[in-house]
Amino acid sequence: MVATASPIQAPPIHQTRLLINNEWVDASDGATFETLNPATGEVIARVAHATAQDVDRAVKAARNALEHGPWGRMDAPDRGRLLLKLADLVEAHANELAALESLNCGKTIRDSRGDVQAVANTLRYYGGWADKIEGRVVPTRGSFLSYTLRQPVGVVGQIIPWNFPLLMLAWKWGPALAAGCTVVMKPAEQTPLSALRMGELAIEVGFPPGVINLVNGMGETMGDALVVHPDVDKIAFTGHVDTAKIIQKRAADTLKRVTFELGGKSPNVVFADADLDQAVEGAFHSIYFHGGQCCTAGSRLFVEKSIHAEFVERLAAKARARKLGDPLDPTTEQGPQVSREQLDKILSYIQLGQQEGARLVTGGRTPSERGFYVEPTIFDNARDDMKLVREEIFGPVVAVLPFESMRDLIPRANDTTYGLAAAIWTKDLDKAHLYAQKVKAGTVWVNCYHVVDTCTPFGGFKMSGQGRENGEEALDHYTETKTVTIKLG
Ligand code: TXE
Repeated sequence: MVATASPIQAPPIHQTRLLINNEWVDASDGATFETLNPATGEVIARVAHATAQDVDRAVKAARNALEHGPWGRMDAPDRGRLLLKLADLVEAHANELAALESLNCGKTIRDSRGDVQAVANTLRYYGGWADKIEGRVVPTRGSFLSYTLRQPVGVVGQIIPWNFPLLMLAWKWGPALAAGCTVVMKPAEQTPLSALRMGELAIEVGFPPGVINLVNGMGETMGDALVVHPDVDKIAFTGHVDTAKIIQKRAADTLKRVTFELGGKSPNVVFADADLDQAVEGAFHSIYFHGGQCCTAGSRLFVEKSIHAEFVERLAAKARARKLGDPLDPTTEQGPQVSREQLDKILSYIQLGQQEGARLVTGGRTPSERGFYVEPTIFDNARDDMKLVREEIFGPVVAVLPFESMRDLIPRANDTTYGLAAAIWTKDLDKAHLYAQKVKAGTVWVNCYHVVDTCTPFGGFKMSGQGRENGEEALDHYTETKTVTIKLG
């Protein structure tokens, strides 16, 4: 059922232009595009669509800030202070930012509030790192003193998706700015509004001109202009695997550094010895959090045969009771999918799952003509070779796969081109440790799910990515190591 009450006011839209050199400007050709409210399909605002010329201006501003502006000369603790101040300002504007996020990307207001807090935590964490990015003194042969410096990689192009618009911005700004880089960011075309508001807050706390630039627009045109730009040193991208392949090829001519955070088809494994109340709750959360629009979604649910039937029934009962509705209504449990395109993609996978012979236990429909909603959906008796099980759906659709033992489970869990996350529910330490060691994934959860902290590295094995975000590891991707050797005596 789609609720219509909306007790939280939609926030005012402050900004719809491009941020270049701390100035808000229209696109050079005046072009704009629509950004929608996924709960209604209605237009919220028209946003400036950057041209390749605008991207070039943004890159020049970023280069100038790095080489000639106050940013390049700023002491590291002062860089850190700006990030800390921005974290404080984000908290001061938490309600407004959360409402804006829910309005534009459809996540429930409760989830958006969680994201805003995670944004502040991330900025604060990297603010603390700014003056702790240290080199080493290296004991070399001969009469030399050798030491390393870690210097900013340079001008960074950052391309982010629509599922966590604010949080992905923070994951990318935090380490880049702590390391002393300058940034040209392209928010997703579906969800530019919260990033633009963050641009205003960044100016307010005193980031100098050119350090943070925001260019909106479509990926294939202006995103590509950023990727091929000869004066961009690195691209950090979160999005689809196929887009990453294009970016890797397009970045090859300039041999840019690239880091990728991509999709997943994460195995979530429940053993019969688990605390079943917790495991049902966890499996539910793993797939339906943010309507399944989460790269770590537990979309392949392996359940030990002896508890399989009962487990599916309990999960289905919860799914049937889930309250879909307006994301700005605090009682809503699941908002709309982000766009018509995503809705259609999910519905086509639901149709495919039935054609492939999996059993549709519950869900599968879109409950409202208005907005981009999909019911929480469960397929049982899926097989490892079905497309339903192999391809990322990025919606509230889980495939349940019964298993017999750890021996048959591990190769099946790893039978995927992805490797972002994995989880296991058990009280048996042996099973938990064995699985954690054998499963090919960048993050493994034991008796929990979606626990992501800014302090711990995050990223994918195999086709789920390259490099790591968060933690100290992210800083490696925003610095170049320089060796200095001095002849002594
Ligand atoms: O992704 P894209 P889309 C997956 C998920 C989803 C699917 C499609 O399966 O259903 O991707 O989503 C920019 N050069 N994920 O189409 O296209 C684009 O403008 C440069 C998983 O939105 O990869 C946007 O800013 N940039 C993922 C960003 O890339 C380009 C989160 C992501 O868009 C470009 C989102 C190009 N040629 C989707 N083409 C995750 N890992 O969480 C597009 N872009």
